[in-house]
Amino acid sequence: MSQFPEGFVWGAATAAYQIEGAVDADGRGPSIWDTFSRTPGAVDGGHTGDHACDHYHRYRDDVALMADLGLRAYRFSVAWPRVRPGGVGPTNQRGLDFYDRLVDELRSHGITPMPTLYHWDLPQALEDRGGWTNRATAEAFAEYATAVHDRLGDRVDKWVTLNEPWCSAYLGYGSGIHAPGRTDPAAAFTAVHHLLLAHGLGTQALRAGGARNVGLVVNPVAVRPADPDSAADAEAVRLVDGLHNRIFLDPVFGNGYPPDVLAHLGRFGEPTWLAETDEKTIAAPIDLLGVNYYNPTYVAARPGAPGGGGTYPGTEGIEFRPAAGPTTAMGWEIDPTGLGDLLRRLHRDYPGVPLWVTENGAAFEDRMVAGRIVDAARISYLDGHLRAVHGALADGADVRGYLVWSLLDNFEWAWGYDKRFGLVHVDYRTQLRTPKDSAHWYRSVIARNALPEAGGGR
Ligand code: IFM
Repeated sequence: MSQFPEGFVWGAATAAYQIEGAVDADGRGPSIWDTFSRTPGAVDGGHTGDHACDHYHRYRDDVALMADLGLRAYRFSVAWPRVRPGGVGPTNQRGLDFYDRLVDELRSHGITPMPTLYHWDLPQALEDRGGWTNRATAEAFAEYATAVHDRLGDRVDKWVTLNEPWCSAYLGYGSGIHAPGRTDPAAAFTAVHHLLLAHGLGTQALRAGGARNVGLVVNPVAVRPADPDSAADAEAVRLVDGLHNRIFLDPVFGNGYPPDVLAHLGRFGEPTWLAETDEKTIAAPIDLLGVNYYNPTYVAARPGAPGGGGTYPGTEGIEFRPAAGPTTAMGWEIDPTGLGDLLRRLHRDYPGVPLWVTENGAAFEDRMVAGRIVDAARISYLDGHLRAVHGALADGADVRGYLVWSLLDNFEWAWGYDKRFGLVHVDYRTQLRTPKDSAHWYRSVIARNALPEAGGGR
């Protein structure tokens, strides 16, 4: 039996725009995802988050589901456009009322609330002024963080500033497959910096309000060479690792931007956005680092290869290898060793800060059999990745908790509703929730604080 340490925290995660719906309720303002999802061709099936899982109105039932699973922590995100409909300016207390009620409901069931302040739903009013390419957005974020902390800080102990700034910057401003849909590499790098600055300023603001546990959630990738013996492939790994991992982690951990990465992004224009004290601000001490992991990335040096486009600006000559082994419904390769390697690497290269797996999970084409959702593939995915976490713990990585992505099937951004990551199936027509086999499996893992002997069993 793979026993987890006493006090290991089991939970699940969601994000506001993916589950809440109620986009016009109680004074919420529009976000970049409202705009983007209404742009023809931007989201599969023309889906939007307008109704999603209607969690805004059904949160009590959803918290009861969490309690039934035995979750000890729930990571959700606060929608900035509910709290500050215009991005800056007066706080909309009616928007905060919702999170107030949610936090109370969670606590009354013994579930630790773990809010993330930014999970991609930037107020449209801020995007209209340049969004993350505008330094003022980072300052506005710190003010918004203070407003949320003022209201919830007496009951919330663990805070996350941003979720996956890599996605916000590169997918939002580089490749344009996420909101706001811009395709400008220089803008992507500027966005990286202002997101990091927002994290630093937000961390300072939360601490000034008395917050004790503040962290950042990243989606580091295990970058691997197609040919482990090739020096050229090793160079490709270094560049992609720099653009994906080190560009965020080095400054957050007080090492400043890596010189090779700064030199690379200098090809897209002088980093005029880097003011003298910014790196100090970004390095505001954190108490936890959240790791979202789904799959590894394999790269090879191949003259003439197109590279990663706006997702990895300036990587022409690098081939991003398609998945070689089994994949999830997203086409993402299933390889738990990537998670174990990452946790060990983070523990080694960025020591001293507890790690949390703040997202891990998979979309599959679940089958409904006589009212039961049979999702053996998800159980096997979770089981394999938890074994990888267990292995990393045994090797000394300081991992404190594991949160499944996701509690509910939900709006999977540019892929709409057809990709289902939930432990709980959602019928979007009726809003009926049905815990999948994986939910029952997860309940028993939590109850035993251990994985079953053979793996995959219920
Ligand atoms: O659904 C997303 C989530 O919002 C952020 N991390 C990855 C998940 C799956 O794509």
